[in-house]
Amino acid sequence: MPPYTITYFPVRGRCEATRMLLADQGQDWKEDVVTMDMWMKGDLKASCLYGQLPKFTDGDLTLYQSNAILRYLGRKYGLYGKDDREQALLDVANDGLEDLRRKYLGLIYQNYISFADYNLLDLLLVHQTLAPQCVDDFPLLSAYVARLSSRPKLKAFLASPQHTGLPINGNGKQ
Ligand code: GTS
Repeated sequence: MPPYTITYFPVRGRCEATRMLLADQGQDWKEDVVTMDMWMKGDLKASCLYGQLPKFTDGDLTLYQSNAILRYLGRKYGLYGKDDREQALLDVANDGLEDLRRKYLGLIYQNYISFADYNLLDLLLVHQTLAPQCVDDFPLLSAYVARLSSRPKLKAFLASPQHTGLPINGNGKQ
């Protein structure tokens, strides 16, 4: 039996760096996979510190927080610098990565829109006006146009005379 167990959802998510570290250091581990159905029952969540996964065990030691798990394994396998100074610099780098991960998670899971999206949508709609099939062969772009254009307030604006009543350029094309 490997000494380590990773308890997590069936995704790479916040555990893949731990898995990569263990694999690269020649270690085995057990995966305790938690489906959403299991999680929604609530008892595992209630048992977790902070009510979240991942949970990591090394024998009788139980850890939560993905970066604490990485730091623990970093210390254990000599991957945490050679002195306080290097350790501090590694902490700076890892905290920066956490900031980046949070931004990435916001992009994936939240309703993310930026001013550049309006600019891109405008250009794509102009292209579709001039050549209606031009994005049909690009499923991601087509889905992007459909998704943004269906935002309720934007949809109402795009259907309004304020938008449809104006030519796209000085050549009169509408
Ligand atoms: N700071 C924690 C860490 O780094 O471990 C965050 C853990 C976290 O956000 N866990 C999420 C969770 O348990 C899953 S994931 O975002 O890592 O995929 N969500 C379920 C819940 O009920 O909060």
